Amino acid sequence: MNKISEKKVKELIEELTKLSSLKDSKRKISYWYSQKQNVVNSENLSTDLIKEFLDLYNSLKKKSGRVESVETDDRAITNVERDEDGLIQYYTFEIYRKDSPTLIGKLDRKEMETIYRLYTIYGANLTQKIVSREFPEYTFVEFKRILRAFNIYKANSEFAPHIIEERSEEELINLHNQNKENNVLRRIEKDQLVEANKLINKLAKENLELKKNTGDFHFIEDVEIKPFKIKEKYDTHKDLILHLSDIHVGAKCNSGSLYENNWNEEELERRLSRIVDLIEDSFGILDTIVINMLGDYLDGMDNQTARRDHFMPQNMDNREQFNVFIRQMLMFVGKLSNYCSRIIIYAVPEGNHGGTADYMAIKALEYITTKKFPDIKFNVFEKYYGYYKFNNESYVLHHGKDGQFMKKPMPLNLNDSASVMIRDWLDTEGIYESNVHIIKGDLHSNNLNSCRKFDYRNVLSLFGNSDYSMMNYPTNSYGISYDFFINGFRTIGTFENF
Ligand SMILES: [Mn+2]
Repeated sequence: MNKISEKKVKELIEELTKLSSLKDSKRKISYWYSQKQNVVNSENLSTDLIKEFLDLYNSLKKKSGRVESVETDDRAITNVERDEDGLIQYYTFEIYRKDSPTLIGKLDRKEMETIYRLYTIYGANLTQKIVSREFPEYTFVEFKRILRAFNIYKANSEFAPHIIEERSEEELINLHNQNKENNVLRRIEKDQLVEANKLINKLAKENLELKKNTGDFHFIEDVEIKPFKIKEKYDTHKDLILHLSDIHVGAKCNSGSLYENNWNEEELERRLSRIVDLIEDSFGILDTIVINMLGDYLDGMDNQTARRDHFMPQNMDNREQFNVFIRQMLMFVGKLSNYCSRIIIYAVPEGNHGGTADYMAIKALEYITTKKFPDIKFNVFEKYYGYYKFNNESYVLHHGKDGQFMKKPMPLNLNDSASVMIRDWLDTEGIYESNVHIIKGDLHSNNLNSCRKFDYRNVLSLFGNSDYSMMNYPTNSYGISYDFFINGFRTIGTFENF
């Protein structure tokens, strides 16, 4: 334990008070510095007494050293400690910092020489950062403050103050020439460091770019898929069109609903896998599988439909809906690929629930699927209706209600206004053939109306009943509707309750 008697401190205070009216000699400050350490470290003194001593000490110090004002809030006191012959031994500093303890320390002659020799233009002209590596006991920020406290700038001469004090002009010139060789070596070292840093930065950037491309989609790699056989031609003369509609990822039926429907990722995976099994059992190996994606892929952002005019129960947040949809669709497509020679996907841009989120999810799925399986043809329609031909039949896909403008959904049974709307569009597009199949989702129901020009089919929802559909429309089970072709002849059906 450090002890300095109260009496001794009072004597010191008296002496300091006298000194403050005199011009202090620089030699004495080191004595006062060690006394100050004793006072501050002693554990038996009153705080008032310590404070009185410190105030006097600091005012003495200001006189003997110099107080420098810098651009920041920091204040610093620097001083030199001399030996009996008056030669500088140490450079001491106290740097007051706003939010951290005072930085106190000293540099010996060698250290100060190093700083001047390496940092200044006339010296090696290295950066503060590189010079600071010679002083590992200080952080870079601390080192910068020390330079500032001693007013050491690039434009200073390369010699520390004690060298200038102690050497003649001629000696200094000789010294300068000797230093030069060393400086050249330092500079080479520095250039190597800069090159290494450049390389590190370049590699780090590349690393980041690569991570960006894989990071969020790492689960794609997790999807186990047998080698895609799409190049093989089975030639079975059998094709299948699946109408995959209203998946509503994230939808939840309230407890106490009319019919129970527990909808989550596990159940989605189970149903999609069962569809693959049923296809194998029913049709075996196929030439082509077409998947019509009919909208409401996601249940909707922020517990709302696309029009955002009412809330509904959900069990997944926005990101979860997206991730589950992508993950499960990749799994589904991967499994199907084992039972056919060719896969073509047609997708409407959105449903009235998913809205723009549907669009983004299906575009993401298109991008990832075609990256992973370059042989799959994936077409996302940009407009409400999408049209294509397959096996001499014409298909028109739409969800049944858009995300923004339609006041009422397209009906369950074809009425005059829906018929006019469809005929107008077919005429405008120049689709004059008969055998046009208008396929829609939205109502989670399976039914078929026909007229001479086209038939109008509502297809099942994979999700099945929502609270809304079970209370407003004839109740159908969850499932998937399909068109099956054998030797080009078409028959239609559904898989339900699997
Ligand atoms: Mn819908």
